Amino acid sequence: MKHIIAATVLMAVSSGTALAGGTHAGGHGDKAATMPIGNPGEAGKAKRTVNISMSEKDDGTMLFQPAVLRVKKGETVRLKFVNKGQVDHEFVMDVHKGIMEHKALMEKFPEMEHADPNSIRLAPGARGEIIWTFANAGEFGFACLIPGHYDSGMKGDITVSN
Ligand SMILES: [Cu+2]
Repeated sequence: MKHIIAATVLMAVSSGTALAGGTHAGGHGDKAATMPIGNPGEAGKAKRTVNISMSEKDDGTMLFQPAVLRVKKGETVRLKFVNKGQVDHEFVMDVHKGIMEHKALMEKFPEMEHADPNSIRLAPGARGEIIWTFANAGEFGFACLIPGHYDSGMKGDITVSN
């Protein structure tokens, strides 16, 4: 029951973000297409692969490497992830405001798991990928929103240039 409530709240937050971004295309049920950061891409259009690792250090720091991504507006990129750490990690990309709203939600509902196309969760040692088309220029962010991880350093920036 808790999961259902969390999912409903998350959908409300996400659609609110999309509306605020002014890119709502009017298509319900296709939330990804309305995100300011872009939409799932076609594998055949991905000309570039970016490898991103997730890990923890002995001092408790958690990090993404690299923590800065630079892409071009309209570019489709294959983001390949590997969790080199000892605990689960996730990657969520969005506008900064969306990340902070999502972070607060995850702190309220720590058991929440989601399968949004702009996110991926990996167990220790696991690999995965997201093929994404960055539709709009601007400053975006990514983060691991498992409670405590963002504050331990798991965040990064995505600059989409014209
Ligand atoms: Cu994490």
